Amino acid sequence: MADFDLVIRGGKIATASDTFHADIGIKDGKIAALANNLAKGTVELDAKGKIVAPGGIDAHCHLDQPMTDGTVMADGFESGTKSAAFGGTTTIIPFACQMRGHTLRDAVQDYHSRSDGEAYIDYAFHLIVSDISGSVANQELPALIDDGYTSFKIYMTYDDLKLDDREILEVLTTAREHGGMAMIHAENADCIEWLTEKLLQAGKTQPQYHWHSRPPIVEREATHRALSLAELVGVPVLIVHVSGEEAIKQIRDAQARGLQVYGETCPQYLFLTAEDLGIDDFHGAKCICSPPPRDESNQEAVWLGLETGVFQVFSSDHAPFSFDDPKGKLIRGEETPFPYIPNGIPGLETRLPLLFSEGVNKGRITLPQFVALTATSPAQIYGLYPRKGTVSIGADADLTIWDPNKEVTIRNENLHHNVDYTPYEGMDVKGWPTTTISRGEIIVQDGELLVQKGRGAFLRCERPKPAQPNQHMKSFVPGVNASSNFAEPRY
Ligand code: DUC
Ligand code: ZN
Ligand code: ZN
Repeated sequence: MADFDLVIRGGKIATASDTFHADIGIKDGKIAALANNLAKGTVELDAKGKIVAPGGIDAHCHLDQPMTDGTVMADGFESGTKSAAFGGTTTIIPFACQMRGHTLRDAVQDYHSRSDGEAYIDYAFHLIVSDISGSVANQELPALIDDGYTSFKIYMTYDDLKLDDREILEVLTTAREHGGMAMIHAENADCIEWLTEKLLQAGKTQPQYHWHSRPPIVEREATHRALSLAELVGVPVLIVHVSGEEAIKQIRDAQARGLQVYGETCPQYLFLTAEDLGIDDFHGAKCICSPPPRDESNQEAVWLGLETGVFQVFSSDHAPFSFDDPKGKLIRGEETPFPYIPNGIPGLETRLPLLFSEGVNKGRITLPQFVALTATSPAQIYGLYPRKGTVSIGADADLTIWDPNKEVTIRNENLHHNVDYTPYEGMDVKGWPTTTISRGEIIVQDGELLVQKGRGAFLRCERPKPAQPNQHMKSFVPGVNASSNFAEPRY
């Protein structure tokens, strides 16, 4: 009998700290050995000339999320996780979104019923907290953190989701007291609403005016405010989908003062600009997301943030609305005014290849930085580490084998999501995942899907270690113990 179920031989293994050549022996879905000349496996994969990295963790994506405006997401868990797997991702964390007037438990139950039996890869849930009436902040949320739903998104904009500052303070206090990780969508709702009214009054309804309704100041102000609220409470927070220099400066400043502030960015802020919102007729709608893509100098600022450690997480923010679809970008027909065009672009499958090609292969970031941003740090920040996000003995054997020289022209017809476009159509990239392995099972190989839906498992998250405040994080909230958690190590 073979010693291992699967042996991956001769690849260059990449972790968040090292690269080295070794074989990987896998048994019962876990990494069981890392050494040269390992004994035989029942199945053998030759990875000479290839890179073996932890499977990607896409810690921010939206699948089958119920919407209040009549739009419908094109991807559920079946097509979304398939697409992710083809792009080298082995874990996703989408959002169980609380609808106003409902409990968080309702959202979690509903989301389980949407995902059960559908997924090809493993998944956890973030919560979206949109209504803190009743016992949501002081009873439901703590109980859900205990149950493995340890991270939650707070919106500062969108009428049906946003919390005001006072409500945000309540939720952040719960995060501090119960060890949850708060993620904040930082844009100033009143500024957006006011600018939108002015634009519509002036007849400026086309997709490109989406950018004008949300200029960088709107994001900068909200980022500053979110960080101030977190500082007041004394709690770590993560600012999601940061689009450029202005918000980056706020995050960098808070980090430099010793605050536990984390940052996430996404491919759209590296590879798209505001000009893409203005392309031929209505096609700019394909690139509408919030915050919007900026300009080339902001793209450079985002690259610098990735290189210098301002950002810990690189996610897709996959929000799948088809273009030629009355339940998607054309919800009000061919001339849908920009405020009604659903926000979001697809990106589960292209996230890793884009960053690998333009980041690693072009020498902007190292391979360990790539691994940290796309797998290890998200696993740490959201309480999945070390089960997920690294190559170490005892970890789940979630691995992606990369051909670093494979050249691909991105074409939507070759992707596996259900969206009818990709904003990266025609882009040439170098480096592509050729094999994706989830818990020791080869799920995608050379463009073939080898497994059935439903094998993906729900993951309960631990309390994230970074959610323990460090010694710089005092709380100004009366009654909140300012020193109880200070002994915990920082990442
Ligand atoms: N912005 C969000 O906040 N969520 C989904 C997509 C988007 O563009
Ligand atoms: Zn958001
Ligand atoms: Zn999002």
